[in-house]
Amino acid sequence: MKKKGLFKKIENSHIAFFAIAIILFWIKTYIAYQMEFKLGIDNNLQKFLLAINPISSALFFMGLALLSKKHTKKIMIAINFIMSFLLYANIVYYRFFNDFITVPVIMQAKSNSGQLGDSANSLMNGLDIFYFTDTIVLIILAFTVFKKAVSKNRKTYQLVLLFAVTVFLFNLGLAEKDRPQLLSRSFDRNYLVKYLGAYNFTIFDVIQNIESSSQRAMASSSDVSTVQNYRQANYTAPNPAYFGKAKGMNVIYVSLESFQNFMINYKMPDGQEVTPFLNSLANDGETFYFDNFYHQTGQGKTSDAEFLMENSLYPLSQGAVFINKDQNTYQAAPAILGEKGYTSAVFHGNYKTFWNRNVMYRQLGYDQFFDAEYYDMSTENTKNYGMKDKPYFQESMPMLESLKQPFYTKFITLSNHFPFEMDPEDTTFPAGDFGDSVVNNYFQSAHYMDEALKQFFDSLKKDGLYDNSVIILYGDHYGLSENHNTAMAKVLGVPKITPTINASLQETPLFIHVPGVKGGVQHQFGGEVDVRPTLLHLLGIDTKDYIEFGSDLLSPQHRNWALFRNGDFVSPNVDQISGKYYNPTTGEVVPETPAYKSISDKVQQELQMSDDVVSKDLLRFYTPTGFKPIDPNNYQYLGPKGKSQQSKVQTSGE
Ligand code: GP9
Ligand code: MN
Repeated sequence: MKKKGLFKKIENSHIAFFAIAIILFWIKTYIAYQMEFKLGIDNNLQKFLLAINPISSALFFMGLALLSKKHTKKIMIAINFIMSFLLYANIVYYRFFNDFITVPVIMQAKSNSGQLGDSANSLMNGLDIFYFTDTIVLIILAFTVFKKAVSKNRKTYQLVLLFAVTVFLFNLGLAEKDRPQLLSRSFDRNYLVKYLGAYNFTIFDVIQNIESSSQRAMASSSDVSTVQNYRQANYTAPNPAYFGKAKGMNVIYVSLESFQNFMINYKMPDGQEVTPFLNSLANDGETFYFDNFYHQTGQGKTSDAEFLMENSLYPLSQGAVFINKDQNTYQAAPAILGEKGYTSAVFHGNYKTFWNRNVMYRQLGYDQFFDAEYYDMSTENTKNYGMKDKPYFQESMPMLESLKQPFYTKFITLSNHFPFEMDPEDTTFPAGDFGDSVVNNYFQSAHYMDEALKQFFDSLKKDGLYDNSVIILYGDHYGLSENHNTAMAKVLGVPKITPTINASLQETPLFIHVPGVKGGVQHQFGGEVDVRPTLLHLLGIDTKDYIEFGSDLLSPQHRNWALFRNGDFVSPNVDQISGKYYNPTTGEVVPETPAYKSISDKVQQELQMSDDVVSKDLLRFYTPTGFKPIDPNNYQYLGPKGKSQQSKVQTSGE
């Protein structure tokens, strides 16, 4: 009789149901943190925070169901499902990007839809159902044990809310103690998740995004003068030995997909070089090869690299500029050179909507965009996101040759993209043997890309374009994320990947070939932001009046460091990683010196300035001397079957 009474009590207790929901969800989230994310937990307080951080949001959101008297369990299960789905989406996203989903990423998902499918599938597996087990258990319990449980009065929610807020404030207080200014200096999403949890991070992100759209509205023309002053003070004057040495020449950029610098001169165990062609450029003494050059991209990956190279501004700390700031005013390289009589074009074997390129290129002033529609996208020719590099370069040649000279062009390769799998007929090169299929594949796809590049250079030599074109090749961003560090330690022959080795893995090679100019290996430190002033100075265009943050790599005044989008930096004598200084040679933590602090401050200041320019759309208030603002409406990309392929087509105002 007594037993029956207890059962009856439980059966009616919505609070017991709620408590089970919270506990299961909490445990699941904690397991996900441990299994899926590498959050760099390095003390007991952080361990504790990681354990408690899911509680406040679980209480707050699932508790909402207590407001409904009739549908308490249904609503609680629905909220549990939505939160589980958010967690799982973050897990899949993290497996690929080593990062968390943000509002702008969700916006991007819309424009990239259907094309991320391939990669997403390879990142999910059957066992992932685990991340929904609590939802399933709750459904079963709701129909059995808790059949009759309903919320009786709304007071319960007030108590739960009070509890949630208390837990959150306690959590935040401890987090701020360990990491001061956590919320105000949120360069790194990993930190926010580590301290506040994946769900609170999403709430923070939503608030931040609302804030960011209001930033543009609030900005005024006076905001640009602070940036102008900073820029004037940090301008790097050109080197007279190189200034104008490429005047009037064509420009050919090649974005080397996911290509990291450790591959240059790398030999397989049998002695074979992975990238013999690129190695020949690195060693020929004719091409400038920068071996301390770093990518500075954020979540916008390839598109962030493009943005850096053409605007000499930093990408955003979250989301892609190409997506989120596609209506801004820019003074990009194609527009600057357009004024000087250059024709500009992009060649890319993927569809024009990917990364919102068809919108953003108009803003940058690109005359033409040869996208997938111009290529034979047959099954043999394509893999993953689009054209394989060999047919891509081959089919691009007649289009390139048809351009009016001088031209400014960009080729975006694709074959060396995650998960780096090749069709068997495309390679005879041995895969690596490092116990990680992604890393192993990387050697084959990089080798294939290298062969494609040789083929491209041979074609350029054959048609004579090689002799009057500056050719710039750059790795756009890393290809092998920290998730592959165990195998990477084997690749590099080191016991483990330390923070400084990890920083050096962010090196991407940069090559600049200028006909008639002697090159050679260059050891100065720099990043993607530095390429535009370097190129414009070679072309004889002084960048003094432009608002940009790069520093000419060939100038004797070149500053010798490169920052990362997360606020870290690298330089010959010191690296700053997650707030600590390291000796890059020994990998040891070193104390702060005034010199280190001064670079660190500059890094923060520069990212802040660049973020102001981009988020507040400040270039709309400033026109450099001699620059004629472009009208994006004068550019459109109608495809080979489109009405017109002339550049600068008037849109007749529809
Ligand atoms: C897609 C290509 C690859 O068009 O640029 O993009 P990524 O995933 O490297 O940013
Ligand atoms: Mn890329």
